Amino acid sequence: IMQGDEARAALTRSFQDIPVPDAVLARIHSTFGEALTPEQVVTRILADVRARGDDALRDWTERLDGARPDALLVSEEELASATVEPELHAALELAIARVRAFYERQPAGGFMHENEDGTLGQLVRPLGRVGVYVPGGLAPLVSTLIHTAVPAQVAGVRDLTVTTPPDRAGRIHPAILVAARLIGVTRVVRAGGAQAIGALAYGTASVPAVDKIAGPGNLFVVIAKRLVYGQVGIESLPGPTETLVLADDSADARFVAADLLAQAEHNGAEPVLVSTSRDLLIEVERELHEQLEALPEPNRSWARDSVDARAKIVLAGTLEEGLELANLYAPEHLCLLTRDPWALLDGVTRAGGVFLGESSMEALGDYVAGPSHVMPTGGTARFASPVNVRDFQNIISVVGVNDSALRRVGPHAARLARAEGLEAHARAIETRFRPDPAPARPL
Ligand code: HSO
Ligand code: ZN
Repeated sequence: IMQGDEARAALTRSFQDIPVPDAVLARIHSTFGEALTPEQVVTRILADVRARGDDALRDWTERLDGARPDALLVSEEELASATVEPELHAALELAIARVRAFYERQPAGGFMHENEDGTLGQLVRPLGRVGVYVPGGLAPLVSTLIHTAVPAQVAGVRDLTVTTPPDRAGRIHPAILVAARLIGVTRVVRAGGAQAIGALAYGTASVPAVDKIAGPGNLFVVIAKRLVYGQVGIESLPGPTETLVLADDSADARFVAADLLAQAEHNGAEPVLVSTSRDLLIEVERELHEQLEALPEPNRSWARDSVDARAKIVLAGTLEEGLELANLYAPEHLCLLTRDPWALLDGVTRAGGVFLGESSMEALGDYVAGPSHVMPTGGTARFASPVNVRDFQNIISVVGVNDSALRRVGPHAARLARAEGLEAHARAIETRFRPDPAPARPL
């Protein structure tokens, strides 16, 4: 149990210093026969996909995911014929509808300001082509497809490419195909990892280059997104998940433990508990281990790994101090399990999402609450936001100044231009308000 300065230090993060798990380094070594850094691996993969397109995409998928899909794109028939059991189908539909309804409420229009000076404004346009990365690996995250593609669609994007790693037989999970069909996704690519990001960024014969890539991924995906930024837009860099539960003595230890475990079962997750009650901390620790033992495999091993390697438990003097620590940590998820969670909301300044009270558990937000579960991780909530409609639009500034406004503000602009030593700028402005030149002599 940490407190005060020790807790402050433990909750201060640097995105650059996220440790690379030994297992990842070992896998790199066995795959490449040398000790490369993840950056070196990703740089190689991206360069190869850029140079060799589909062939490289197939080769890397075979080498890293153990499948060699002949058809990189899921065919129309495969997409049309995918099925899941009726209850799951209904749940997918409900999730899609609730996420859509939430984003339809997001104010996302432009504005035009007209006055005696003319018109100034912002046009808002949907992006042309968007790529959505859906993680596979331990679990096929169909909800992530919904929570990324639906806001893009609400923004008006028509061309959506989904990339997701296939299983060893080269198949994509049917729930992902059904969700893609229900949403109206145009293309599903059987590829994951850095190679998928490369394909989206540079384009291949099968995969058209996109304008922006969204969606969370593992370490390699996050590094790849950083490296291709500029070639394409990147919505943000969501990586391994984390949850900070802030609880007082009114919280139910069973719920606190359950929420921490729910996040812990994600690969690389960091569960953090901050409480003003030492009794609660002790009780949660007991509950956590009890509930952990009751989990089936492989979930128990996944969750235990996160708890053992990264869980943090902090005793705060007051809820204010707890909130200060939470803002410092800038968690992806901030869960408030206190007597009056709404009273704390004003003090929340850095988080991906805030979840208030016992009925608003983060796991509900992962699926059907409404806001996208793709939220800034790794402390990037200091400057980044959850996936939202704005991520899929660009803004075009509109300048329509009239003559009388030009006469008033133009001289100031010319003065600024000369202060910058830019004479041609000043003249471009001033030629417009010199007295009219003598009328041309008639022929
Ligand atoms: N909690 C994860 C998202 C997720 N959970 C998808 C279940 N499926 C990161 O926010
Ligand atoms: Zn989750």
